[in-house]
Order: sequence, then structure tokens, then C-alpha cells
Amino acid sequence: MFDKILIANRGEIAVRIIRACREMGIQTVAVYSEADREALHTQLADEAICIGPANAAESYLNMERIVSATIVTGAQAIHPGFGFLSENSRFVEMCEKCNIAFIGPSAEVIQKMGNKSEARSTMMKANVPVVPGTKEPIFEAAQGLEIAKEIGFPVMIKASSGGGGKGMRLASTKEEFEKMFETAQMESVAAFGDNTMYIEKYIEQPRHIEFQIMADKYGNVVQLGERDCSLQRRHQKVLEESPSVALTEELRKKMGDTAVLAAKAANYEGAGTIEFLLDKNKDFYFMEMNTRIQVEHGVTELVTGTDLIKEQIRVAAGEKLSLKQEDIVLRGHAIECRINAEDPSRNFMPCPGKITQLHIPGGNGVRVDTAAYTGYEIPPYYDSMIAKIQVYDKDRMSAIMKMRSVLGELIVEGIVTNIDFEYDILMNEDFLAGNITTQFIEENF
Ligand code: MV4
Repeated sequence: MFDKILIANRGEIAVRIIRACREMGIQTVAVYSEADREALHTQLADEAICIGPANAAESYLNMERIVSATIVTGAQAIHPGFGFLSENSRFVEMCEKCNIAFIGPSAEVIQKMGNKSEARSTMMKANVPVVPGTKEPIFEAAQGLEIAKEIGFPVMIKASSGGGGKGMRLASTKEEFEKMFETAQMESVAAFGDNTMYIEKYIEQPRHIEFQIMADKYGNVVQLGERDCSLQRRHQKVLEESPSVALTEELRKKMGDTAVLAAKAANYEGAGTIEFLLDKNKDFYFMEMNTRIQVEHGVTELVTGTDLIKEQIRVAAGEKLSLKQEDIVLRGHAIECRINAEDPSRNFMPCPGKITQLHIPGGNGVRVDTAAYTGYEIPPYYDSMIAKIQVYDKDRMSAIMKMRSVLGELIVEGIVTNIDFEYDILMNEDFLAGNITTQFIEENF
């Protein structure tokens, strides 16, 4: 096992990883920017190194400085968390060259799955269902139009380097197609320096269902059930839950088996997520694979009774999976609400500032992952998520009642947050009935 791990991240996920390391008897090194001198992760780690200015490009995204900090402190491994360098294959290559264990999959796998068009091909070859569309990457509108006519409009035009909605456009007619293709491609070139595109049939009112998977270095893969992440606003998840009300036990098994098949096809190692779109006929399609631990991993931990961060560390150190598929059962129901420093009445504009008073509820079945404290000043340079409230209870309605109670008790003063917005979702009739699609928030709020 590792003696010392460097955490290449900040905020609540850095704190979550530091705690897992401490529970395992592993020393921790935090890296922090000049804006994060007073941050909780900086204070909680055994050692902390300032790696540069507030601007993430010069600190949390600066590969050379992070690798240097790892070498200087004698850490043997880097945990990247999510965001920042977590899916950067060049960073993983650099770690490999410097003999530092990257807690995650290999550079090759990250690269392969990060290329969404190539990921589609890999999955098609492995008999994983994908959305009908292009089989090869395309670079020109004319090529795409041929395929679009075959599969029928409307179609989604997607950037191969995209994900999370960037470089993505809907085209409803062939007249619209050319213009939408050009804009999506231009966006992709600007954002990723890549003009590779692919086309998919448009799935109407889908649900976003993702499966957590975990794999070791010896080809063992398990799936830990699904999370329903259909409640999103502009591709930002707002509320996640497990299990999904949309799945029967039979469909869960079928999608879970498919997720394992997908992970094996990718030669996967570590924690990962297989994202599916589920349509109204309950047909499901592979959409993307995320090669990192995700923000919402806690809801899976609550219903499966596992610790995914510890398991990530163990498999990165070369241990066999401690989880067996037959031992993994989803018990009860978990919900997560993301608390953001943002103003819903001003188009969810970020509202950083000083938290003058913070009261965090606790109690039976309540988990709060946060790096905020009374007196903490949220810097304006990073994302606006300040806490994840997670509840666990015997069934969905009990979990909803518990989350209402917790949000009612939660006090965050000095800044504007989305707490009331989350509460309104928990009171919505369609939400209560489980009628949630990816259009829910746009339609209801
Ligand atoms: C789609 C789709 C419908 N059909 N692809 C949005 C983010 C990116 N990862 C993929 N996305 C979508 N792809 C096809 N072929 C609808 C969406 C989509 C969506 C997906 C999941 C969660 C929320 C969403 C909100 C709008 C659109």
C-alpha cells in the first residue's frame, strides 16, 4: 500500500480523499493555489504545498508543478479527484514517466474513452447498444448529412472531444443541418482544437441513467447499480438518486451487465461510470464513459455500503477488488442535492463571498460532504458547488421527506444559494411521481 498520496484537487472532493487516506493510515499532501490558503483541504492534509496563483491554469491544472510537488514530498501516488486533471491523458503519461501511480485508469484508456467517436466504435464492436448514428468519425457537413438522412431527423451533432453538452447541436431538418454542423464544429475547434464530429439519432425526453463500475488490474469488473441523473440544468446535475424509479429489477440487471461488458471492452481499471440514455420505450443506449470518480459517487456508496475512494486507492496499489458482484445489493434509497453559491433568480449567476454563518444538519442517514465552514470566503475562481447533501432512508418517499427536513434546517448566511430551488424540486408533483426527464427543470422552473 502507498505511504503517502498527493491530492491534486480542492474543495469537498479533496477533503473526502484526505479523510479516506487518513482512515487507511496513509499520509496526505494537499496542493493549493494562492486563493486557497485558508481552504479546508489545505488545513486538513498532513502537508500542504502552494503551487501557484488563483487562476487554475497556473495551479490546479499545472502538471509540472503538481508532479514536482509529488516528487519533493515523496508521495508515491496522485489522486486527481474530478475535473481539473482527472481525465487528462497527458498528465497520466507524465505520472507514468515519473514513476508516480495515478489513481485512475491508464493514459491509453482515458484517451480512448475521451474520444467519444472512438468510444462509440469500441462499444459497437463489443455489442454494447449505442444510439443509431455514424460508425466512423466525420469532418464535413456533407458526410454527416448522408447519415442523418438514413437515420432520419431530428439528429444530434456531437463533437468527438465534447461531453457535457459542449460542441453539441440539435438539427431538426436537412436545411438546419449544415448550419448546426458548422457551429458545433467551430465550437469544438475553439474549445478542444479538434474538428472530429459524430451524428446520433435524437432521443426524445430521455432519462440519464449511469452505472458505477469498479475494476482492478486483473480484469475483474463489478457494477454498483445506477444513479438517475436526469435532473440537470444546462448540463449541470442538480439532484441525483439511486436507485432509479425507471428501472425494474430485470432492466437493472440487463443494463448492469451491459455496463460491465462496456468496462471490459475498454480494458478498464479503477472507478468509472457508464452513461446511458434511456428512452420512453425503456430502450437504453451507451452515451459516454467517464473515466474518473464522479461528484455523485456518494449516493452509490450509501445504497451499496461501500467506500469507492478507498477501493480506488486499493486497486491502484495493485490489490484485487474487495467487492464481489453477488455481494453488491442496492438497499434503500439515497438522494443527493448539490448546494451551489448561485442565484436562481438571476439565471443561476455564481455568487461567491464570505459565509458568515453555517449550520450543517446531521442525524440518522444524513451525510454532508463540504469544505465550507463559518467564516470561509468562497473564492470566485472555481466552480460554485459548496456542499453535497446526501440522505439515505428505506424508500424514496422517506428519503425525500428526510431531504426536505435537512434542507429546512440547513443555514448558509452571507451568500445566495440554490437551497430553496432544491426544496421546490422536492415538492414538485412530477418529481414525487418519478416523472423526471432531462427536460424537467426547463419545463417546470
Ligand atoms: C443526447 C440527447 C438526445 N439524443 N443524445 C447532453 C449532454 C451530453 N453528454 C449528451 N446530451 C444529450 N445527448 C441523443 N442522441 C440528449 C442529451 C441531453 C441530456 C442528456 C443527459 C442529461 C441531460 C440532458 C439535457 C439535454 C440534452
